[in-house]
Amino acid sequence: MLHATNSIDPVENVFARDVVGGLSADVKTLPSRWLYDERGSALFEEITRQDEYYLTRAETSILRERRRHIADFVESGAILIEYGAGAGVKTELVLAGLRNPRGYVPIDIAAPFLAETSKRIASRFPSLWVRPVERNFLDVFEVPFDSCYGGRTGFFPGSTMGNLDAIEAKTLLTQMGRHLGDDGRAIIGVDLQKSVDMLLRAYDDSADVTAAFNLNLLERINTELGGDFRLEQFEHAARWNEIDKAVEMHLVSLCDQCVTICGRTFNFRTSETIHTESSRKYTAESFEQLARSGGWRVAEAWQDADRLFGLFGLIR
Ligand code: AVI
Repeated sequence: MLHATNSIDPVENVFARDVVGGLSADVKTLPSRWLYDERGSALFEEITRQDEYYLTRAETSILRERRRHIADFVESGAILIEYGAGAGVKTELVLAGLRNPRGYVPIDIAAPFLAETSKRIASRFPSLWVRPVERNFLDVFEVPFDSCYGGRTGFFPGSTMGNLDAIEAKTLLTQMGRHLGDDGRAIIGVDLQKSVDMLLRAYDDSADVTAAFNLNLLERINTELGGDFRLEQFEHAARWNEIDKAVEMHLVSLCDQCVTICGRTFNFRTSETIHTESSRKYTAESFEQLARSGGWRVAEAWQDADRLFGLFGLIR
């Protein structure tokens, strides 16, 4: 979408507001949700197919191997509520393993994904009551259950929990508790702590797909906000933050330069970075602590054979 630079008001336009605010701070940062325009989403799908990005393969293997345990945990006749449904590939695996699932409520901000996923799931599971909800799962909203009765289970796979800061994660867990009720259950996938070398390779693959994904954010600012970032003057970097136990993505300025966006000028020193994403990595203990902060307890913990990824079954 092309706009005349002057027509974009950072007060009205949320993307512009986040960009101007984030680049005006002493430590420059941009919220990771803006990585996912159409090209960003396609690049993320490509990342999940890279050899170094073990997360998707490991989580999928748990869903396959632990199919029975997951079905026992969810119980018969459940309604599955998926937070940030996306393409819903893992959902099909879970639904196929459940006993007599009654409903599916995918929640996603991306309308095209939501419509396509709902249609595909409804045609594969014709008796399922499917009600898509087009919302950012971090907003406060209600979930429809009008004509569908059954135990409710939240599903939040893919380690997206790791992209949330502590306050966002707690807010989401609390909202899930409200949606799912006192008898509700939740299945959440998170990446586990491991060698820093392996983690950094997952976020800086040899085919440079992650680099393209990160740099695409600057391209998006140029296209949508009339920015004049010169992409060749920035470089992708993945860094380990030992305090937060997180892999961080940064865009590193390769020279002293200034960039204009929405009529404002931002100065960059050589080596100064824009922090674009944190991917937090957990242990069973640190995840349990997080779950408790949002009113949940860990009842089940499943891992892949190489213990790379964790899928946790939560109860209230
Ligand atoms: C979506 N999310 C869980 C991915 C992750 O691993 O944090 C996003 C990603 N960023 C770089 N590679 C993948």
